[in-house]
Parts: sequence; C-alpha cells; structure tokens
Amino acid sequence: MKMDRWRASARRILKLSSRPNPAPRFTRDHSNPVRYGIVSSGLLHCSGGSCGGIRCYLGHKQSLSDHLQARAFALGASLIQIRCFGSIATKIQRNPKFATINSDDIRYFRDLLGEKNVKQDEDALLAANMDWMRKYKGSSKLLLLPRSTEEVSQILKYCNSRCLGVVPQGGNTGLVGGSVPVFDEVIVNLGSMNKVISFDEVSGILVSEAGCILESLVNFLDNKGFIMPLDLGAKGSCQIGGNVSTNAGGLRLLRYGSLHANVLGLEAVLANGDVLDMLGTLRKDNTGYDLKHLFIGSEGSLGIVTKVSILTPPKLSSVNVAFLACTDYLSCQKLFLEARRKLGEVLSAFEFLDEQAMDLALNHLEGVRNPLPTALHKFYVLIETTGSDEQSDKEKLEAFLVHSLEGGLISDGVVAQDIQQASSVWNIREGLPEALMKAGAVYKYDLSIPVEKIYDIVEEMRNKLGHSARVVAYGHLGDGNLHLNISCPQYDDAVLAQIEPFVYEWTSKNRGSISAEHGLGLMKAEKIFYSKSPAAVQLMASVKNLLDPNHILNPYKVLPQSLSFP
Ligand code: FAD
Ligand code: 2HG
Ligand code: ZN
Repeated sequence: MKMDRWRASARRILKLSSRPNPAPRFTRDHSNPVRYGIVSSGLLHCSGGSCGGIRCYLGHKQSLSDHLQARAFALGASLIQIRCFGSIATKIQRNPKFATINSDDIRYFRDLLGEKNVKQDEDALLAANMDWMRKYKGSSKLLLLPRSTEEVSQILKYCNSRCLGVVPQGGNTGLVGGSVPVFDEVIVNLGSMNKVISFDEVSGILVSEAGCILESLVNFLDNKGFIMPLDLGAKGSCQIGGNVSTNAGGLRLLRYGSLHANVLGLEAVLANGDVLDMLGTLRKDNTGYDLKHLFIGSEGSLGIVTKVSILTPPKLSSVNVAFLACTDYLSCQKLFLEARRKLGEVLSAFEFLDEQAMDLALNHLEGVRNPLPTALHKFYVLIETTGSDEQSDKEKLEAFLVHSLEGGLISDGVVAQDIQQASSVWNIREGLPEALMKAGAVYKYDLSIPVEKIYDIVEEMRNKLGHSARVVAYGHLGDGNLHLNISCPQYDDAVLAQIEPFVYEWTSKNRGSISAEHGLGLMKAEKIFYSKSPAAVQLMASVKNLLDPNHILNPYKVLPQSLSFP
C-alpha cells in the first residue's frame, strides 16, 4: 500500500520530463532571476532581470540612503557611520591609526599595477563596497586588482609601511560582512588571478590561482573526469581563495569533508609582503607545524591567499537525487540515521528545509515548482547519492526509500529521473538565500548544533517572535548545520533585540558553534567567546599580532576590537 504511494509519487515526477535515462548531476543550472557573475574586472555585477522589491546597488536602482552614502564618500570616510544591521554590538569607530589614501598612494599603485587595475570610479567602488546581502557597506575609495603574487606582495608591503587598512576580497559572496570594508580600507580583489596552474590526472591534484571562480574549476575538472570536493550555491561567483579563506562547507562536506581535509597546500602573502610558499601537493607531510591550516578559515585576517593546491575526487557515473517529505523533525533526524546506515558510502548530500522555507522558495524564486505539490509538508529532505554502479546504487536508494516509507519516516517523495529534475530540486534548496533576500530584511544565523536539537531553537525562536517575524529553517542536516533565518519586511532593532543575544546564548548552552561555516566577519567578531574559550581567543590574538603586527589585514573583523587593537 505504502509502496504504491511511493511509486505514485515517482510516476508523478516522471511526467515532468520525457527523458528516459537519468543523467548524472555534476553541475547545476542556476537559472535564478538575479544572477551574479564576475565581469572581467573581477567585480560582481547584476545581470539578471528582476531585483524585486530589494534595493539593488549593482546598477539598477539607487535608493535615497545610497545616494546619501555616495555623497558621504566625498565628505571623507571618518564621517561615515556604518549602516549595519548585523548585530547590535557592531557599531564601530574608525581606528585613527590608519592612514587615509592620498595622491602619492594612487601614483604608487598605478605604477605598480597599471592604470586599469587601480579602480576609483563610483560604479566599481559601489559594487566592491557592498556585500551580497546589501547589508554591510564600506566606503573604500580604492579597489586594486593584482595579477600576480608579486603584485599582491608589493601592495601589502606598501600598505603595511603606510598603515593603510586592507580588505582581501574574492567573489564577495560572504554572508558575515567580512568581504567588504568597514570604513575606507583598500580593497584587494583577487579576481584577475584566475589561472589553473596544473592538474595531475593521476592523483587528481589541482593547483590554481586564488581568484579562480569555483564554477570554472568545476567545469575545468568536469572535462577531466573529476569534481571539486566542495559545492555551494554561490559557486558562480565565489573564488577558491575566498572558499579557502572562509573554510566554506557547502553541500558536499558530508561526503568529502572540509577544506582542512582537501587543501594540500597554499601560497599566502603576509601583511609585510613576505610570500609564504606552502604550496605542497603531498597527501602526507608531517614536517613541523602545518601552517596552511592557519590560513584556512582565517577570513583574510592573517594573509592573502594567492594559490591553492587541492585534492579533487573522481567524477562518479551514477548520481541520484530524492526529494522527500517528513511530518516532523524527529522523522528527518531518524531518516538521516537510516540514510547513513542504508546508503553508506554512496550518500553525498543530506539537506533539509522546513515548510516556511519551501513557501518562500515557491513565492520568490522564478521557475521553482513543488515536486510534492498535493500539500505543503512540514519538512522536506533532499538526499543525493553518488556512486559508480548505477544498478546497485538505484537498488540501494529504492530499498532505503521503501523501508523509510514503510517505517513512516517519510510521508511522500520523488526521485529525479534526469538531470533537469535533479537541478530543479536542487534549485529549491540552493535558491533559499536568494528567496530570503527577495522577501525583505533578513537576520542570518549559521549554527552548528547537535542534530537532535537543531529544530528546538527554531521553535523557541518562533514562540519568542510571534507574528513579528518569519522564522525560516534549512541547512546541511547531515553536518549538524542549521541555517536559521529570520525574515521581516524591514530591519527593526526591536526584532533584533528579541533574537540576540538569545540565539548565541542558546547555542553556547547547547555546546554548539555560532559559526558553522560562514565565519565571524564583522557580524560576529565580538561574539567569538560564545564558542571559544578566553585562552583560545587570546592565542588567536597572539597569532594575529605575530603575522600582522600593524593589524592592517581585514580590520574590525574576526577578533574582538579589544584584542585587535590593544
Ligand atoms: P568573499 O566573500 O569575497 O570573502 C569572504 C572572506 O574571505 C572575507 O573575509 C575576505 O576578506 C576573505 N577572502 C576572500 N578571498 C581571499 C583571499 N584570496 N585571501 C585571503 N582572504 C580572502 N558558505 C558556505 O560555507 N557554505 C555554503 O553552502 C554557502 N552557500 C552560499 C550560497 C549563497 C547564495 C551565498 C551568497 C553565499 C554562500 N556561502 C556559503 C557563503 C560564501 O559564499 C562562502 O563563504 C564563500 O566561500 C566566499 O567566497 P568568496 O570568494 O565570495 O569570498
Ligand atoms: C546555504 O547553505 C548557505 O545555502 C547560505 O550557506 C545559508 O542563507 C543562509 O543562511
Ligand atoms: Zn550552508
């Protein structure tokens, strides 16, 4: 009986496409209405049609506050009050020890980089000063586009000698205000350093410059029969150097582990311009401290990553995607345990979203349809398997699904029958950050919480906020990573006061992490103690002092102000 129901669901999605043979999913079609890409200058640009109700600072519309902000540029950075909705405690003063850019500086950079790689025009600066969420906005007057490690080295050496603050920038898709200046720091964008240096087809080791866009590396490897060990919704814009610097997690971490496991080597430029060559390509190397790990996840606060060596897994021929409905969170949790047991080595992703997230996707993402449309279910789970034996992988998945249906863990479900269907299911999950942006203001929290407690905080938050805001939950359930998003029509300090510090205290009390994968950036620099001991934070500050004694790299970010500027 239940089996029939499952098959009925499977047939329903079969009707969506006439393609008989499921094709493996290795790259996904991100046909989102607002697409972000990198233009040749390395800047983000908005090439899509609709910006919805959101102000778009990347070319379409300019609101009054932008206009005033642009005018404030002319008045001098120190007058600018940062417009920051990330946290109550992130209202900061510019550190007066930093110099401001003068005409000698501009002349120096033009001689070094060439005129076209020294950007001072308003359009370029507006895009580079504004983060992806349009929530954090700096007022830098200078954007530099180096083309080599040597140029990065000369830039930092000069900025260090002049005490000019520097913000390393990749694809500017970061979600914690780390990738844009707070005041008038110089922006160094790595987008022009985008060459693949080598690829070893035997070992799968890829060496590339830091400015390579993740998706171009995915495409490069696809031709060689390999994949990147990480995958995220921002792949069309984010750079591998940015991924490494944030230790990005994403959709494949469950299978391939974090970048600490896959990055074999790095080249980084220190604040004084010294080039640190750690660009090894060895799987095993226990000679002394493994310094590259300091730079993985240090969010541009210890050095600028210029090259990366990374181990890439072979592309496997059989990929299956199932989209399932669960009636309660406990079922999602039990389903995860079952998936680990029954799917074992082929399980490659286990993502979840709740009813509110699905509702947002359906209302705000163009071309998105609910594959399980008969009712809005309380929870949805996306499971992907990747293996090498089509027949056996399918049988495994089917046995798991039938067992889960019979055991009452899932109430409905579909299996994608081809790559288009797989893409459309993935688009629901990957489109959620964009759907939230379109819905209005959003407070984002990225929490590591023991899997069994993930939904407790969502419910507590809903009880606390009542009708004043919409609490939306999704994330990498397989990694114990909840993306808790609170959506409201506009930013409102009263709502924020209900959320913080509650969300951090709750996470700390439950021995979670207040940053599972996005980092601390500006948003959470002051909150580090919720997840790390004073002794550990003090040691981090000592490392910072050692590598960047003038604190020019990404000032005001990652560590608390009291430790950053003693
Ligand atoms: P940026 O945003 O430019 O910079 C991020 C930080 O790294 C900044 O502190 C910056 O100073 C520093 N940095 C950048 N490049 C360098 C460099 N070469 N050297 C030193 N420091 C540098 N994150 C996840 O972990 N998992 C996800 O699943 C995920 N999905 C996302 C989906 C969407 C739609 C969006 C918008 C973001 C998502 N993110 C995710 C967050 C973000 O994309 C990642 O953190 C990404 O790795 C940032 O890369 P970037 O090149 O855009 O870096
Ligand atoms: C994702 O997993 C990203 O989609 C973004 O990490 C999470 O929007 C978020 O909160
Ligand atoms: Zn995520």
